[in-house]
Amino acid sequence: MFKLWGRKDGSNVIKVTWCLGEIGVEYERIDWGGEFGGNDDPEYRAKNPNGRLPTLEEEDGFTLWESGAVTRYVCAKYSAGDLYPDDLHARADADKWMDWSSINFAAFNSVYLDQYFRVPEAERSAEKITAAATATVPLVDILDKHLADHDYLGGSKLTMADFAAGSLIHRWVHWTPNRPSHANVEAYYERLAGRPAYQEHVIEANRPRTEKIQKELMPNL
Ligand SMILES: N[C@@H](CCC(=O)N[C@@H](CS)C(=O)NCC(=O)O)C(=O)O
Repeated sequence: MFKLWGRKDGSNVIKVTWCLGEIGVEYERIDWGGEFGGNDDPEYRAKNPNGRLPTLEEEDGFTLWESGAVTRYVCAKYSAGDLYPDDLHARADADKWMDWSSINFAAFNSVYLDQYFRVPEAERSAEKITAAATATVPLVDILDKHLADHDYLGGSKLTMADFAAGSLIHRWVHWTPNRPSHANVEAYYERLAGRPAYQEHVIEANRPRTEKIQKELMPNL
């Protein structure tokens, strides 16, 4: 059985755990990083020199870091022709959404994490949160336009294309104060929220932070 190193509430870990949950493969997840620590452990650094999460470790000693690479690898290994499209155009399209999500769309998540959970309370800035949200709206517009005539980012069914953006949509929907409405993105989120693997690995894994933001932090911004 392979191992996945990483606490279950890290956004880059969630991308992979949701994907593995959809695949239904058995593996061992090791709580690591964040409050569990361990990132500077030399044995861990030998697996992942960045000291970040997640890291995949297979029984033959193969290790892989970078959540996008891990997602592509497990989709290709366990779900070729399904989550990992055979058709080159469809696969390139899925790669496009994964890269765009990690490089562009994910920026709001870093600001929200800093502002809601890392800076001292006295330094929490509603302006910084609003600025990050405002900068993200044109990207959500792109998703919304695409989702007007596609149920999922890769077309009519869930594919690798969805794991990066889809896992972050939960935070966009629930962590953004005064969020503008995007009907097609909201319908996409509801579609994802109907999937058991998404409920477990995205919604439940985020629940403590989402509840803290909605009950304690957002009302005081
Ligand atoms: N580009 C990397 C980013 C990895 C990353 O920064 N992961 C975060 C968690 S989502 C991390 O390791 N943070 C330190 C920690 O949680 O201890 C990837 O996608 O795997």
